[in-house]
Formats: sequence, structure tokens, C-alpha cells
Amino acid sequence: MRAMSATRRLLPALLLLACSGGSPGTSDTAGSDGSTGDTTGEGTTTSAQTSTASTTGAATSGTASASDGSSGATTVDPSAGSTAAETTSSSTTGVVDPCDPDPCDAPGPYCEGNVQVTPKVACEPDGEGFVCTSDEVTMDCGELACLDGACAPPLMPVAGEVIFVEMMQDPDKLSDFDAEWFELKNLGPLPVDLDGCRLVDLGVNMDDHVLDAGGPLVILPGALMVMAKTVDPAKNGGIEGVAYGFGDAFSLTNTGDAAILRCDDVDVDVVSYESDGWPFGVGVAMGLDPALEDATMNDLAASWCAAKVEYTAGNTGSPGEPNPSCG
Ligand SMILES: [Ca+2]
Ligand SMILES: [Ca+2]
Ligand SMILES: [Ca+2]
Repeated sequence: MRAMSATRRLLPALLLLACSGGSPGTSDTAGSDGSTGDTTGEGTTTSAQTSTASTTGAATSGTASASDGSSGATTVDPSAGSTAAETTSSSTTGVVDPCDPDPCDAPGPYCEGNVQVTPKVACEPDGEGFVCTSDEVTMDCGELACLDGACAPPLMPVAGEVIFVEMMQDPDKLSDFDAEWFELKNLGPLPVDLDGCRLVDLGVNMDDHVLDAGGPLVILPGALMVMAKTVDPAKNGGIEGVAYGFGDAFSLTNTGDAAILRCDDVDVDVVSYESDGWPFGVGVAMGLDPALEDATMNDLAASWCAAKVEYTAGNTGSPGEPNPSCG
């Protein structure tokens, strides 16, 4: 592995050497300049040293062997050349440029919600001084999450970030093994990835299923996601767009059960319901009142109400659609 890497790294170095003339004398000179490159370009130097069968201790041997023509090739460094060029040009310029060096500091990119904001600051001469003009470029991260100023793969949700908002425990005219489902909502400001999270109960069925979607299972901010026994609308009661089918690995027991979304060993949300006092029934899903969307509020039976609108024959609920108010 190291050898392959070293060979790959060595090729550009050799090409560079060829372009710069490649005589040992040239390499020697560049090599001594390039010793500063060891601190900034340590990876390149290290791998090239390995391929020329030098001993270990890359940084020190790089400097010491600068007189050696072969290792000099590794230290022909574009940064050394550009530094020299800058020095030359600035020393021959007679006019003082108030923007050189650039006195205007641009802060790094940052996040506003799921939007990456990149400040753009420019220096413009103004009389004998200068002004710093600022602008910004924004980019919605979409299905990526804006994290530390960059669009990156979404993380798993933290506690309370994704909650259960609707459940069909006891479908009518359809098998419970085909037509149970529940609906999740992302209450947070960022997309989150549920792949690798687990569906767990409190021991009724000993359910403990790892969500394995074969890739990211992303729920966008403010969005709903339906998971069901099966993604097949012909079996699940005509529900299109089911994001994940959990099959027999997870059940919503009619007589009382718990649904737990556990991510990275954190209980993101728990709903533990009883058959008495909770507003679900045969062919009736229970939906969380949209005014009470909260991981703690949904622990209470009073925060939920029975669905009234039929989504398939004999069954009421709003899978994939916002719940109506319970008021
Ligand atoms: Ca059931
Ligand atoms: Ca809860
Ligand atoms: Ca719904």
C-alpha cells in the first residue's frame, strides 16, 4: 500500500523535474529551497523518500539529502518557485499598492440553517487608502447538511430532533403484517440520516431492528417520512412513497407497545402507548396534534387524536401528509 502510494506520488514529481530542465545542478538548487516545503508538503516528501529507498525520518533526511540529485527531484516545489517570483515582482514595483498585502480579512464560510454562506471581501484602493467591500455567496445544501460552514453528509439526529407524529397500529381489512405504518417528522434545522438508527420497543416483542436502507435515509428539515411494514402500495393500503419497509422486524402491537427511534445509542424519540386511553382503534390511526410536535408532548395520550379522513377503504389516517389539528 505504501509502495503504491509512493509510486503514484513520485510520477508528478518526476514530470515536474523533466519540465524544469532536470539537470542535477538545477535539482540541487531547488532542493535546498524546497526544504521549507517539508513542513507544508510533508506527505509528498515522505512518499517520494520511501520510493528512493531512503531510510525513515522524512523531514530530516529530506533536508540532509538535498545535495543528492535523485532526492532533489522530490523537492522541486511549486511553492518555492512562486515565492521567488513574488519577491522579484514586488521589489521591482515602485508604486505602493494599499491593497498589497491585502488588508481586508474575509471571515470563513458559515451556516445559516441549511444554507452555506461564503463571505467575499475585496480590497479596493480609495485615494491614498483603501476600502474593503463585502459580498456573499449562498448555497442551499439540499440533501446535504450545512455543518461547520460546509455542505456535508447529514448526521444522525440527536434526541428530540426526529419524532413520531402518526401511527397505524391496527389496520382494518388488511393484515397487520402488511399494513402497519408510522410517520416521523424532522423538527430540526438540518437534514438528518436515519440509516443505521434502530427501531426498538420496550420488550413487548423484543423488537430491535437496524435501519439499513443501503445508503443514506435522509429526512429533510420539517419533512415527514413514512415507514411501513412494506413499501408495496398493493399491500400497505395504497400508501405511496414509503421511505422504508421494516417488515416483520418491528411491530406496533394493538394492545399496547412502544416505538423507539434510537440513533447512535441515543433515544431520539419514544412513544409508549396503551390500548386504553390512546386514540387509535381498528382502522383508525392516531395522529399527534401539529401544535404539540415535541418529543415530550408526544408521550401523552392527550396530545394525539383519532384520524378521521380515510386514506384507503376502512382506514383513516394521513400517511405522508400533515396531520389535521386535534382542536
Ligand atoms: Ca398491530
Ligand atoms: Ca416521545
Ligand atoms: Ca400524517
